[in-house]
Amino acid sequence: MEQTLIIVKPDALQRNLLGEIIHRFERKGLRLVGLKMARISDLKVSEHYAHHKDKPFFDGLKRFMQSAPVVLIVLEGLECVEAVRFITGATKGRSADAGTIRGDFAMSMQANIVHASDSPANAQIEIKRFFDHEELFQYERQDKTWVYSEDEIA
Ligand code: 3AN
Repeated sequence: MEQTLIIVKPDALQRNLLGEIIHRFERKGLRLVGLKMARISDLKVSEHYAHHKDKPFFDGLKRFMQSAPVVLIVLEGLECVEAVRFITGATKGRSADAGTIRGDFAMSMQANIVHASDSPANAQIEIKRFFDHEELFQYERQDKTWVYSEDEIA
């Protein structure tokens, strides 16, 4: 099944929102397959935000992402990249839809609580960037047949 990478950003940890964020993903029916706390290295944060390297906010964004530890999460589920982006909400917190993580907890463009992969291809690249193979766990979930229909998980 499809996987996606979440980074719970320094502002979320400072604001004690980690449990709330994980709770939302768990309740949706997504499977946690990887979870760890880390300080992101300069190299990895530069790679991760390479698409913004020429933007005026790039250095500030890097400093922000390295200002405290982050929590890295890999989630799995049917079309989970899109499902998670719906839960995460728009980049700019103050105009993200109410009910989304950013809509409920963020006012900022930069301090917007979570990162979520934006496509299945990028998710694979990002997961490999932050997780070793043995840090990802495959296991049966008892609730699978209640979260999906038979044909969806065939
Ligand atoms: P998303 O995280 O919603 O996929 P991207 O990829 O455009 O959005 O931006 C990546 C991250 O860069 C954002 N989560 C945010 O922290 C930061 N960012 C994007 N645009 C700005 C901006 N104009 N000013 C400051 N930070 C920004």
